Amino acid sequence: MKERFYPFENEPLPYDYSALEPFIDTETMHYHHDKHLQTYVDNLNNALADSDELKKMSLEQMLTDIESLPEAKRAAVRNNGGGVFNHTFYFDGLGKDGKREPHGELATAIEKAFGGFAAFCEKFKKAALGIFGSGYAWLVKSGDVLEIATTANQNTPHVDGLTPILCLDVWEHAYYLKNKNLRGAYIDNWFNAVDWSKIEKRFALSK
Ligand code: MN3
Repeated sequence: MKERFYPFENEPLPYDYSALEPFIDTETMHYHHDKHLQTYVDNLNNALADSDELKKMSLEQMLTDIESLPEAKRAAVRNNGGGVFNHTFYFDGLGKDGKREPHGELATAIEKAFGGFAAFCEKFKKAALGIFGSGYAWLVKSGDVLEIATTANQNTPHVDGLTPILCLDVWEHAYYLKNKNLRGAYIDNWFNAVDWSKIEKRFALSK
């Protein structure tokens, strides 16, 4: 993703709100993007408004070097900066007519790390179901190796030196309107909304 700096904007979705139907519903996409993400954007901008130092840092720089930031700003960056990064990364990885399986080098790396795409999906779903409360499941690169990771709340993998490749938002606001309490049903639907051509591009850029 391109580098982003203060003041942050809630950029439009890269597809229509209804594009991911029937897997992710239009109403959820409106609330998720226009209300939830907007709040993170606004709160992040408010938190950085009085800090010339942080205004010069990109979003990913702040998230990676969070322990070096002024202590009074760390929680706001972790929660709201994380909220901005995680949501845009989540939305940008989805698409209407995308590839529904990885190909090429990413497919090879997934085969090597997990024993194939089906095995990856099974492990990823298990990890996402196992998150207690709100958080994210991630496909990340650790050095040259692909791994599955999870984070709580709006934490990001950057602080652990991991490079994010794909994320799944399992906060209830991501699925409650359509799936109610059934996180597993949401995850199954979400797999049908991932655009693997976009994920392949991220993987290629991560080298
Ligand atoms: Mn969310």
